Amino acid sequence: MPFQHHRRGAPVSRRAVIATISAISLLILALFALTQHSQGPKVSRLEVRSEKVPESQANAVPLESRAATGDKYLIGVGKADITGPVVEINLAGYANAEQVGAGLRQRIYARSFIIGEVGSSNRFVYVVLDTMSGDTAVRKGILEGLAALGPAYAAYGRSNVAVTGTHSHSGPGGWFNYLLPQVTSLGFDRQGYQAIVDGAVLSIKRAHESLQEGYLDFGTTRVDDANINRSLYAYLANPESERAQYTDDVDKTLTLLRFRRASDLKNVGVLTWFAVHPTSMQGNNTHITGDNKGLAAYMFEQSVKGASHAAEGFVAGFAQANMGDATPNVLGAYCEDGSGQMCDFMTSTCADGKSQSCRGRGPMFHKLDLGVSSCYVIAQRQFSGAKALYDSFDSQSTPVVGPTVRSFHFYQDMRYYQFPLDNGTMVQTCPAALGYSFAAGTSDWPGAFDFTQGDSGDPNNPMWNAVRGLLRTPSAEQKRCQGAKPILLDVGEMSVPYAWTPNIVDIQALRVGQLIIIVSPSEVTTMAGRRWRNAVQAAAQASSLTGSQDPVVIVSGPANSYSHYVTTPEEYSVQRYEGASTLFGPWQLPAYVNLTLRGLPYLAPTATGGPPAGPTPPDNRDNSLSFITGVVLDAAPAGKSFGQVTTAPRASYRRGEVVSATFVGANPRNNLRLEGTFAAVERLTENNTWTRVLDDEDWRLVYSWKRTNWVLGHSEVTITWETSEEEEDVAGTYRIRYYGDSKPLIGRIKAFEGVTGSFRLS
Ligand SMILES: *[C@@H]1O[C@H](CO)[C@@H](O)[C@H](O)[C@H]1NC(C)=O
Ligand SMILES: *[C@@H]1O[C@H](CO)[C@@H](O)[C@H](O)[C@H]1NC(C)=O
Ligand SMILES: *[C@@H]1O[C@H](CO)[C@@H](O)[C@H](O)[C@H]1NC(C)=O
Ligand SMILES: *[C@@H]1O[C@H](CO)[C@@H](O)[C@H](O)[C@H]1NC(C)=O
Ligand SMILES: CC(=O)N[C@H]1CO[C@H](CO)[C@@H](O)[C@@H]1O
Repeated sequence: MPFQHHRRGAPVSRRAVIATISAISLLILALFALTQHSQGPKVSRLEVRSEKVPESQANAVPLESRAATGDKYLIGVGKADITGPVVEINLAGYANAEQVGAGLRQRIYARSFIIGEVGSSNRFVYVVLDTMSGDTAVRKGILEGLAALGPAYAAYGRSNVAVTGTHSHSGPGGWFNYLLPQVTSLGFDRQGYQAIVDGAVLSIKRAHESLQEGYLDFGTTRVDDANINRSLYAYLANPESERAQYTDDVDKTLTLLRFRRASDLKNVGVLTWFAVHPTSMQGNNTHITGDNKGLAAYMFEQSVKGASHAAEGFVAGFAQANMGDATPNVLGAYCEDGSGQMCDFMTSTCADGKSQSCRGRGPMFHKLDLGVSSCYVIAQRQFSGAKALYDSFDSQSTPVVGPTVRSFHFYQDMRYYQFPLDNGTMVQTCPAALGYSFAAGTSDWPGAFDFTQGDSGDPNNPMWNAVRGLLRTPSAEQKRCQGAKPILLDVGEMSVPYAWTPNIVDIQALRVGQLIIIVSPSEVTTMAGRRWRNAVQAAAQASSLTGSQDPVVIVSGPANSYSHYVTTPEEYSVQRYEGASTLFGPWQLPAYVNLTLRGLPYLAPTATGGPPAGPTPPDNRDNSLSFITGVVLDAAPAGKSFGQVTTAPRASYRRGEVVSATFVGANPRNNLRLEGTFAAVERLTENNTWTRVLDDEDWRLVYSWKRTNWVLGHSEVTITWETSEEEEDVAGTYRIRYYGDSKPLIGRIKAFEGVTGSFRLS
């Protein structure tokens, strides 16, 4: 097994479960495919629609000039660091057990946006985490943290706090409430969990403390080249008449909501939605980043620093929309087997019949994940679209009008929820289950076993059969309920040693003025998102929910309780990765729509209170398994001291070169240095003092940590600075500083610093 030696013999959090431990170890080998994604279909087989039908999405906004501002709201924004352990923890997203953290490229953040009615306590909080998803444990922790802040925070609770993830695939894992996504991280990691919860609470606190009267306006733009459909074969299963209503097979629309304070009309932040998987950093990346969304947010925040239109503390949230089948690997998926062929359109396999060598290509696929990489380019494309839109707002945007701010939330048990389809036929959802194609992963990073997309249920890897034998055999009722899905993992019927995935999901929506935000627990495919938005839009219109304004509906997630995917029933019937990961059966999307509509009346101006809370989901924080060991010891090699420079930078560099320095290091898990930094670049200024110019937030400064002796506890830290030929890095004299913390075998963790000699950049 490819796991790190230092993880051996970890403390298991209480209870026997011994029998299950061996089963779980085997599953660790097997289960990965977790959050992977997609498959890039072949261009050549694309049936490109030529109709120039406008993308008649529910959120399309007329772009006529509006000089008038809308209504006044209470607005607040806040940002805080949520960077958990950057080494020795599996990264969340690809469920690739071998993808273990070895450093940090960019810190990750919680960005919170509060919108409230003036003169009432009606508010909501939209939290954007640079994480794989929202989560039941994380959300619970955040709500507890807010309650602990005292009565001033009584306005925030279960109903009006939306905890969304950008779906980044390059943050630390280990914070999930349910067993399945814990598998590759070897269980629950309290340290990383707490970093996310504390940072999220701090960001909400900062947003709350900045609450003031202001305006909201919004607009949309097309971002053409940042996403394509990775599961076009499934998309094409949707009715032709429906597809004909859209020009694209993924949503190309970026929506931007601007927050502008009334006092001086400066902007305090923006919140954007655009559908693209943050899978630009690949499944073999070992450095923490916020992937393309986190980087786009950073680019936006940097771009308005010091600008007259932007307030200090400006926060840019790049949130996620219906990206279930939207990949950033825009050049398509190719077989990296020397053939130069694209992967099979239907199954995303290559000549050997397996998915292993099928890889989606980002715009800079030929380059490693250095500074200007595929991730950088996809971030830049989102940022540029958003920035151009933002810049156009003073002459044209749509004001948010109508003073109403509302939200609703309830828990829904998806096991056999019965409801009528539009034509009156009664259908039901099912206990959670994952199909065979789940194990295949996607062309963004294939699964470890060679199941193929669209698998009929016949495994072609005997290992899976062995593993499957350890699992519960689905009940006859479950098999019937799941329809076209051949069940690989009957997770919803398994609760030993504790629940594997949610059966109880969060149903939530938020509303301000004419804007309605659906907060989905699952990753939503393109067409599923369109249907969900359209249904809510039509119902809101029919009930005059937003008065004289047309309702504008946004679908966002994955939030609150990570519940894998939701596809349309037609896409489900094809059973590619996304359909196989649609937990609750063929009718999950119509059920989500039905449940959202149930809550809709609570968004009316006259509504007080909310729907019944529903069944409480399990809280596994205290009974989760964990095989993650803590740091045992750090020591400096004989004759050396912590922070000592072992490889100094050269005396001079040209811009565009990579500066590098190595230090005697210690394990960064000793102190996460939240709101601080492990690495810094300092510049010698005119008055002969050193000023910090770059830190862990900066994309091009990279911190790497390596154990060099396990027994003696030696390690080294390398800090590299990918300098830029462009204007950003000015010529001058610089040095690199390293901040560390060491843990003796006995006694307290101690902070130390190391600094290089100076070098010239020209
Ligand atoms: C990661 O995998 C890609 C192939 O998808 C390869 O080109 C790249 O070199 C690998 N990166 C590292 C750091 O191994
Ligand atoms: C949703 O399903 C319930 C039954 O579970 C039904 O009573 C209700 O009418 C449905 N709502 C809509 C809008 O179809
Ligand atoms: C209602 O629609 C579903 C899904 O399209 C279909 O399976 C069912 O046969 C329809 N029922 C009727 C009575 O038309
Ligand atoms: C030195 O100069 C830098 C900028 O060039 C400035 O930020 C700093 O405040 C100055 N320090 C002193 C002591 O004047
Ligand atoms: C509209 C769009 O982006 N279509 C893309 C769907 O995906 C294929 C490849 O998977 C691209 O070739 C299309 O351009």
